[in-house]
Amino acid sequence: MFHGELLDLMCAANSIVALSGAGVSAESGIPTFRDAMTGLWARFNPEELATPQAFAKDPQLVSRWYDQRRCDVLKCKPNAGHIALARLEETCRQKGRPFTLITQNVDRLHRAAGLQNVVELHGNLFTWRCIDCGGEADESGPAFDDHPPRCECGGLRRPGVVWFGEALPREALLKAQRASGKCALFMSLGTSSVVYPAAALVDLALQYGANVLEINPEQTPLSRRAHWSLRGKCGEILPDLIPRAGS
Ligand code: BV8
Ligand code: ZN
Repeated sequence: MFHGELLDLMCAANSIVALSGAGVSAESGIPTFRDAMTGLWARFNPEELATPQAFAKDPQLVSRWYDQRRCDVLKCKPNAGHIALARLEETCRQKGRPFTLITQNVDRLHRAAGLQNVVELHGNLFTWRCIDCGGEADESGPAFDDHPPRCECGGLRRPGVVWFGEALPREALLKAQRASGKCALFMSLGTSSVVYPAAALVDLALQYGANVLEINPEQTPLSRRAHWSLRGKCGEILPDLIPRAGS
């Protein structure tokens, strides 16, 4: 059961922001960023591999890792949590209330679930960009033959994700900050709340006086600051919570 106050607040919220992390995709079968790396990747730390330095040092290894993740994600489907968020977006649109889904995830499952307005803070696994001419192309086919794939200009192509130490896309970050700084409800969904600047968005919401809801099976640094911190899985809680809150 949910607290009546939370349901009333969700129902009345005149603007909602949801920040999603890898936990939202966990029930689609995608390991979270900090899940133990398995198989041939077990000996690597993702935070070391997800850097420009790693790509510069061993472009083939890093390209293989991202291509493997891209191909794995292509086999995955949005789960009930993604679908519930798409329903929330639709209901907010019908009521004329702003809803902004900001994601740290690079799997594009929110789009696959039908969400129209997704702010991708960390890029995605499907857009690959030439490091020489900047040419970009979406890749939704089978695994690459060459690692890294080559551009027509002969340059190496890299995954269109934001690596540690790289700036987030300016437009996306500004849009996320603007929405977070004027929302009535900020939902932190399936994120460990340790990666910045994404983890600082909730501070803008709190400064504005927003109510904060967190959904995560585990405690995070945000838990004690949230008005509600529900211990559980997004794929289970969201499909139950969102319809009860009038969506
Ligand atoms: C930046 C794309 C500055 C790649 C990712 C030193 C130098 C430079 C920067 C820094 C530094 N020290 C700190 C920083 C900042 C750094 C940072 O925050 N580091 C952390 C680790 C301390 N940030 C950066 O480097 C950012 N850039 O600061 O640039 C700058 C400015 C101007 C000019 C130049 C430079 C860039 C950050 C983006 C990095 N890229 N991803 C890739 O995917 O390979 S971040 C990566 O972590 C993923 O995108 C992931 O989404 C993100 C956050 O992790 P989570 O989503 O929270 O996933 P996680 O596994 O951690 O947690 C999952 C959670 O789900 C858990 O809590 C679990 O309990 C929960 N869960 C599990 N199952 C479920 C569930 N919840 C609900 N339901 C379930 N079923
Ligand atoms: Zn090129």
